[in-house]
Amino acid sequence: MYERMKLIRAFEEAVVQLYTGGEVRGSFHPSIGQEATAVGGCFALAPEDYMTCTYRGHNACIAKGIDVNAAMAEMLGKRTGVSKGKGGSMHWTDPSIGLLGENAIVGAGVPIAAGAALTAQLDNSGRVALTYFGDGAINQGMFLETLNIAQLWKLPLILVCENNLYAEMTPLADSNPHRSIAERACGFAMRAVTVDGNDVLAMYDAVAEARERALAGEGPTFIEALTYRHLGHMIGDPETYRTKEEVAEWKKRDPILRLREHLAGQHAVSDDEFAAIDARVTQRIADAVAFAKQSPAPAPEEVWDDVWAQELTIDD
Ligand SMILES: Cc1ncc(C[n+]2csc(CCOP(=O)(O)OP(=O)(O)O)c2C)c(N)n1
Ligand SMILES: [Mg+2]
Repeated sequence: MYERMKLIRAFEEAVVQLYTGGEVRGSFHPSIGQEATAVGGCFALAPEDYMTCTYRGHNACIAKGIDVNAAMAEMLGKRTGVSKGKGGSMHWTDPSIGLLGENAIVGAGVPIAAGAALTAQLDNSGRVALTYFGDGAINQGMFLETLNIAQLWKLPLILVCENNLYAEMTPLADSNPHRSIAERACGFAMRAVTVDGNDVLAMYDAVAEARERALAGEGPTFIEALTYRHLGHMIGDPETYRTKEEVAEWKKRDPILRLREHLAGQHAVSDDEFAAIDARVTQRIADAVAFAKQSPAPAPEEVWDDVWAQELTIDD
């Protein structure tokens, strides 16, 4: 878990540099600070379980086991990328690890995951679906409709809200009349829990329990995971909506440092062992960047490949 969280952090730190150097085009929404929600959650899933996540879902995709070479190549728009270099940061997809896609449309991954959960239920396949979404998704109509039908049909669905207190520049308190987000799920008679999302072990336990319930036919679980993004909404965000003190306060609760302290204290992991992990991660990311840079761009004629479109002809 520690190594995977470090891998996510190092991946995104490398992308920040590439982005600043003009090598990554389009949008990039870093998840730095939110590594525990992803790793705790995904480590409690089976490899074949389905997952959806948001445009900030690099944390979840790497936690679920995406190939970091192909992920880095996608960031640079290369043909070897997870979406053949045509999706970029917000559209990583890899069915081989159960990843049905990041999604740039707020809340849109939630009904897709419910559909996957329905498939699992009808096929009796022993799989579950987990969806990550932000606090900004909770007022979307399709989100609320999905909560209703998922509970009604007892779908094997795990809903994880990464509550990082802001939707772009809007504080949660300006959009949510409830005391917590979990409370809203209770309105659909759904089991709901609030978890410290910066505690990777608490996240693991919450998702493991939700998965057991789902497989036992007890239906969906809603997990509100309290966390925080260390960087702005996107690169270049002036961050006028929050104070430096608030950011500094949350950085003290950095999920990676917390796990490191736990491992050093409870399991006597030595500085040398941490250094060896860090060195492996640094090398892994250097290899991924080299792979991505050396990869070819997609050929212009490939632009229409993998695009679903119906040609309409109007005769009369
Ligand atoms: C349906 C829709 N409405 C608006 C947007 C513009 N938008 C992009 S990100 C975002 C904020 C989402 O915040 P949250 O769900 O809390 O996720 P976070 O960025 O904090 O991870 C908004 C409103 C969008 N992408 N999709
Ligand atoms: Mg948010």
